[in-house]
Amino acid sequence: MDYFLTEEQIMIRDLTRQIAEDKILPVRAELDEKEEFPWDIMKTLAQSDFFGLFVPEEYGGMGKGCFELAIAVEELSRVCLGVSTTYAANALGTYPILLYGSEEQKKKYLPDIASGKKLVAFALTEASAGSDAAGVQTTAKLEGNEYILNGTKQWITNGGEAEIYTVIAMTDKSKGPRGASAFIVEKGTLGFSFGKKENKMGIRASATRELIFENCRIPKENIISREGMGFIVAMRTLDSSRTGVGAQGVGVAQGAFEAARDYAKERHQFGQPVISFQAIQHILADMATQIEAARALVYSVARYIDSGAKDVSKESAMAKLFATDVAMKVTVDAVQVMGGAGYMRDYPVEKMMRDAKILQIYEGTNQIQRNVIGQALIKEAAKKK
Ligand code: COS
Repeated sequence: MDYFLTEEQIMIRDLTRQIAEDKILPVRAELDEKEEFPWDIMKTLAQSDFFGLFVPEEYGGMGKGCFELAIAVEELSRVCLGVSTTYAANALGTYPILLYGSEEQKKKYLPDIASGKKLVAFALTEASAGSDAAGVQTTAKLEGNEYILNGTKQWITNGGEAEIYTVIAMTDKSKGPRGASAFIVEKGTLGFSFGKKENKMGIRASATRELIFENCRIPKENIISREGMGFIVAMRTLDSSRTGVGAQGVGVAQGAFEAARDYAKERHQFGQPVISFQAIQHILADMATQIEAARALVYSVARYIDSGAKDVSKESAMAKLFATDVAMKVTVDAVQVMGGAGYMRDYPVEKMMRDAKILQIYEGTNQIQRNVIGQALIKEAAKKK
């Protein structure tokens, strides 16, 4: 399918593909096995300016949008979802500053983010706040010129590796979602430490840790927007980044499809390649059709967001929901097409299947995406009355 990419977008796609195939493919199994954080690959991506892709030019970036980010994320995910998660989570952590940061905050943090000098992490989730994003227990109390943070964040991607953290904490618990605020916390701040690195089913190249705040004092100026805006900052951030998760789904599904298709050409049974059997062709046909539908939706929504559309909650939830359900189905089917070989660690698809599962869980489970879509449908219906 021709998505009429510009020359620049084709260049972004081709360069990411080349980096993925030259630098990531040879080490992806080892990164997975050893749970190793891909610093070398992050440096290569930084050298090629990929961290600045979606950062405005005035802050040292390339000034591109969600669409270009989706293209890059898709290509990385085609080869390794663990590496692409590290890269995509950096964008997730940056969006609060990009969307709601003050001019001073943008000037202070975005150039180092764009150059890849400093990695970012987004910290919302806690033991009692996952799907219930307003259930955050971490508190931020203003005392003089400082906020004092107390609480523990859980399952934070890039935790421990990132230098900059965008953190949601309650400034007034009695106000529910309207009592949440967003903050920038730098690694090395007194009272800010990390828990153990999680041992995960998939995306094992990415680092996931607890963030622990114990009377952690940060300057008052580190609040993003103003008190009470934290829930909106978090929701708008997720609205912008969920197409990236959709792009991850498209990429990992494409990688699994290619591996299964190529294997089916080589594998002989009953005296012929298994791809000549209709049973296999039908599975591959469904895989290819679902991937193309997912890609078309993700690209359309990314372009819609870049057009400056105001409320994109429904569309970005749809892109994330559809593309990541496709990713799970396609990676399971890829293992099935490859049979015993698919189940072995000598081939990449068992890793892709393990990796794909997280896409239906993080940045809002796919049940939450359906809730978001459902709420939007109700609002639309009310407006039409
Ligand atoms: N953009 C702007 N405002 C939004 C918004 C959005 N996308 N979503 C909600 N809001 C506003 C609502 O309009 C409401 O405002 P008012 O108080 O003025 O009415 C307020 O925020 C609270 O919204 P709501 O009542 O819908 O909040 P809920 O606690 O019911 O939460 C969901 C709704 C489920 C959508 C939210 O909790 C969610 O997205 N959860 C998943 C979070 C997630 O992705 N977690 C994964 C960890 S982060 S990687």
